[in-house]
Amino acid sequence: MLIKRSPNGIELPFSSEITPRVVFEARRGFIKWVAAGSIAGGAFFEMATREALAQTGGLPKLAARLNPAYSSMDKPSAYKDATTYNNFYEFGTDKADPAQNAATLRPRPWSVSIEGEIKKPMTLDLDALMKIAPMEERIYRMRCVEGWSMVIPWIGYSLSELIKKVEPTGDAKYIEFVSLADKKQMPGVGSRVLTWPYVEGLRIDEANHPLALLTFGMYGATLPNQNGAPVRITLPWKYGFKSAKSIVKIRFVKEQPRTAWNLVAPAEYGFYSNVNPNVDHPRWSQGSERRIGEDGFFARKRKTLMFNGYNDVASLYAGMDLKKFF
Ligand SMILES: Nc1nc2c(c(=O)[nH]1)N[C@H]1C(S)=C(S)[C@@H](COP(=O)(O)O)O[C@H]1N2
Ligand SMILES: [Mo]
Repeated sequence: MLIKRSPNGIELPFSSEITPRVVFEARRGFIKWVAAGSIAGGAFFEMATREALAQTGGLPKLAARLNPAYSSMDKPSAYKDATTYNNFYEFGTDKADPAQNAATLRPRPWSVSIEGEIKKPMTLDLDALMKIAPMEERIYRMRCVEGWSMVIPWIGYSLSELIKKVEPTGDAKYIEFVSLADKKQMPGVGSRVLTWPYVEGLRIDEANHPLALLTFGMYGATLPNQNGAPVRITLPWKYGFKSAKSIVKIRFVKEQPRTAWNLVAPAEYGFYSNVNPNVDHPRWSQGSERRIGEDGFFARKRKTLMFNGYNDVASLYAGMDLKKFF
């Protein structure tokens, strides 16, 4: 078999030698391998994403080692879908708006201010922020509160690495993510759909869960503007709106923050917003979802899983009534 090096250094077979059937069989076989922690599992995941890798165009490549333990076996969404069907209200409310309007965002130079209840407040420029921990690739299922889902190979490192570095005080109970709100770069800022800046938040133990990924890239390259360049958070067990894009500030706070969607419709968007098929949105069911890319006439809906299938996080909510704390 011909072997070629992938952008992140994992050896790959050429795609011309992989028939869909082989890929399918390999996928089933690999579940065992990955469960056993085999690094070969990484090569397989790479196989599944390399077609998309070829499409990232002009964006700089971003090297990362795949973390199979935190990667979904589902087929990654097409790069085209992940970059043209977006929610990023700073660039408009239509799914096609961010791809069309986000070219005005300047993701460099960029810096992130880290402040609040920490012993070491700091402002880090993007390069310094990117060096805090080794980059990992993780294939996460993402579930939007609106009822659709995608599977995206993200690149970043666990937010816990940054949290460790700034040394939270005992008063740091919550963490707040603040997105850029610059009218000059973002035509949607000023519209009355949301209050600006877009703010999201987590309880500190949720923020420290290794699945919470401080994200700088996807599909082997840096983030496209419409996906939240140059840095966003990715929280695969929560509805998509919790994953704030284009972050400029991370604040450690004592009280539970008021977040963007919770402010406009508190009865519909709770602070926790864990993916939960047993708690419907007041206006629609959350029991199933449409996987983008599978939307043909005969495509069946998929069942939505508790915590979007990331049961690892369940212990964070032990003893909590998740209907009350939705
Ligand atoms: N700043 C900001 N972050 C945001 C949003 C937004 O409008 N503004 N939309 C959220 C929603 S509703 C979703 S589903 C995801 C979409 O991320 P993606 O476009 O990378 O798939 O981003 C989230 N992060
Ligand atoms: Mo969403």
